[in-house]
Amino acid sequence: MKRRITPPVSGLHILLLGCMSSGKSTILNALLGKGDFPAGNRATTAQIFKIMHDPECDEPLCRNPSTEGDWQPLSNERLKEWNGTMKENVPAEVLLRFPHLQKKRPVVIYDTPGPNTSRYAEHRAETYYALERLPLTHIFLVLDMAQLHTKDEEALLADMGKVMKARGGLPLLVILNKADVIDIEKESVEEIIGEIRETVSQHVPAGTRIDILPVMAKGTEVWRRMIEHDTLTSFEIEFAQYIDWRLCEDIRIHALIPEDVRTSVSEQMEEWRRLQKFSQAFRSSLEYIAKRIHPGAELINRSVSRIHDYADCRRAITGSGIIALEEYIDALSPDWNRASQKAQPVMTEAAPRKNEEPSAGSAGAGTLTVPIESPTDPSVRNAASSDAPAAPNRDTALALLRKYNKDVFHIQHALTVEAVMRHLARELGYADEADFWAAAGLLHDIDFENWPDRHCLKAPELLAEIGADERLVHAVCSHGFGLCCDVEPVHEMEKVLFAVDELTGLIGAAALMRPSRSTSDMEISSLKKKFKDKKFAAGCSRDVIRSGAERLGWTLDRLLETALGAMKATEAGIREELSRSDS
Ligand SMILES: Nc1nc2c(ncn2[C@@H]2O[C@H](COP(=O)(O)OP(=O)(O)OP(=O)(O)O)[C@@H](O)[C@H]2O)c(=O)[nH]1
Ligand SMILES: [Mg+2]
Repeated sequence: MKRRITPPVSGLHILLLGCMSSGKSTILNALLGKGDFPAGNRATTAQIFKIMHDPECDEPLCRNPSTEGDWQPLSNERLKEWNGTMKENVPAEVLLRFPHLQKKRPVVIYDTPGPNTSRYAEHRAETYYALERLPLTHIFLVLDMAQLHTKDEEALLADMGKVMKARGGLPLLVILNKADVIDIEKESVEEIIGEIRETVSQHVPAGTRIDILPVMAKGTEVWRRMIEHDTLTSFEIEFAQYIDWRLCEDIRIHALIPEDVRTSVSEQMEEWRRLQKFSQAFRSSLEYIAKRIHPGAELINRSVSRIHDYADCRRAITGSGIIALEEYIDALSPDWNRASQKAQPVMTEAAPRKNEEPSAGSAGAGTLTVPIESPTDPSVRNAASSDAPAAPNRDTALALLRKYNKDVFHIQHALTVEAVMRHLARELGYADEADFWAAAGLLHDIDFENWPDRHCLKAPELLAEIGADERLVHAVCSHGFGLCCDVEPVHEMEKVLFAVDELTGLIGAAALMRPSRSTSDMEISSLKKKFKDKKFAAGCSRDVIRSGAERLGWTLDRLLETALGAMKATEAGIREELSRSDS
């Protein structure tokens, strides 16, 4: 299936973190109402899965970038087949719509392997990569109610706490999964939540908001599939038979969740309880009538039974904590400020890679690096201006450009945008960042020649080859905002890049029409005429150029003059470099 698909980039980025078999993948199945994500009672998820919720998505798809695969229909078999075969730190991608999330915005959830099994050191490395490197707005820590306070859980909490500190804090939701194992005649939900809160707060940075929500993920998955008449195994049918309504009450009352979520869940519980009671009473009367008076009542009775079963499932789903989880996600706001703060290296040992053994009893440690910055973080500008971002060595950057670009036109365009960006950095008061601005210009189209359908989406992977600073990655991606990705230009450099990319093409084309084949004698009036002439260089979008000027808060005239000036000033240097590389 070949088609242009732009997965969501901004919005919430949630990491599902938890020990092996705590139920991370089952939670996704519960949210989806289908069993598409491989789950099982042993180390199951073996790689990072990036699940992109797109409210507009009407056909669930999946893709394995490690094999350059196209998008394919989502299925449990396909994910099982890919699980563990992907390249290190290259997640398989799933694009879908979680049908019960109400808010119309993208949400990315990363499913990770349980990092605590000594048999699979690579699982741990994947999870630690996700924890330390991915752009996250929230962590959802999944704990297994059937196995609380284990050594593995303790080690994972300690490492998670270190990373949270290094990232400057991240909001945390603790999901207590498998709540169905609680025997409320012997245990108190309130006490369990209190203990967990105390344990977790010992590890996370002071002041971290800790929400705690018990859920029954497996039950919800099965009840939702029952409603859809999906085929269930005998185990699943049996599993879904029993639910303790008092437990559901206790979960709702004692969960540490926002009050409006609790109120909404209470109202829904009450509605389903009423329908359940009503249908039960109605069914009993019909049974009586059918037996004593009119056998035809049997038929109506069957329909009423269906309503009763439906109400039963819906009440159970609501009581299971998953509705609260969905409303909780809907109520979250991306907190990029915190998510994007620079991490400090706190874990000195390198994360063990494939075939390496982790040390016993520890969830392991990874090399902590700076997390990728947010698409919408307003602090980017401050961060960039107070602390000049690292530009890659130019030879290295050029070698990367040439590795993936053979077309002379593409090389020339890259060199032009590079030179213009360097020139404008100085002109606009960012002289200390000139190399960084230039690198963004040089590498902005790195993926276009080979992956035109994945322009700006493939780029982060290619830039990772030279260890590009995450701000560079963000800048490169943001130049395709609204065209091929939704990383928004926020820093002034990114807005300049967005504006001049298309415009340098137009100016270059106009220069070629001149006897001198140069910008050196081009008047601004001539450029304005070319800009207005829609037939001239029709491939250069005037709308994009106009929107670039708007983003910068410049008039169109100012943008045209600035870009033309920059091209005049840099043209000779670019010619010289091109002739050097030709010879
Ligand atoms: N009793 C009970 N079992 C559950 C629940 N949720 C999940 N399970 C079971 O727990 C086991 C592990 O579930 P997974 O979803 O594979 O767990 P995971 O955290 O993704 O595990 P890894 O991928 O190996 O890290 C499966 O057998 C599930 O059926 C629940 O709410 N209650
Ligand atoms: Mg899993």
